[in-house]
Amino acid sequence: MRRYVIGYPVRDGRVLLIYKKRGLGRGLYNGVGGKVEEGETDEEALVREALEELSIRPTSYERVAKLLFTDDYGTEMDVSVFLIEDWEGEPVESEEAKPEWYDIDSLPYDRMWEDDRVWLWRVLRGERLRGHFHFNDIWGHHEEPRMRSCRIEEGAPPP
Ligand code: 8OG
Repeated sequence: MRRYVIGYPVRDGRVLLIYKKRGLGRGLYNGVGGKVEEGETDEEALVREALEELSIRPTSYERVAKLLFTDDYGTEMDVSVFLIEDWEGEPVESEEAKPEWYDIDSLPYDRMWEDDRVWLWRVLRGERLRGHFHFNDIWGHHEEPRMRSCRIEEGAPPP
């Protein structure tokens, strides 16, 4: 199963989202992140992706959720979600990502993946959880991606 990471820099009740200019989820707001490469830990991938996408180096972060995304075409994605509490550098726009700060109470859920409105506010408020979200077609090869079912369990995510 392919491993991915997503990281949300948080400070003073706000979260830094990126407007994704390319790749999976293009045109949507998300955290920084992407695929975990061969031989890399999740934490190494998180730091690398934050540097590539926003030119910031996370120095303090915590894994807050583990999500499984599946679809009707056999896609299986194992996604570790991190809150990034501290970092070095100032966020800079890249070819892939445009950074924007949002109040955690007013996130642009209508321009985010459909599952995010189910779990993101909960982890931003300090909950820890695992989730499984099933879509029709995550990559949008045949149809627009739509969430078909979701299940959430509270508690610390497994490694
Ligand atoms: O390498 P690339 O940036 O294209 O990887 C896709 C990123 O999108 C990766 O960080 C995982 C993330 N992602 C999904 N599905 C979902 C989703 O439903 N919600 C959120 N928040 N992120 C997702 O692939």
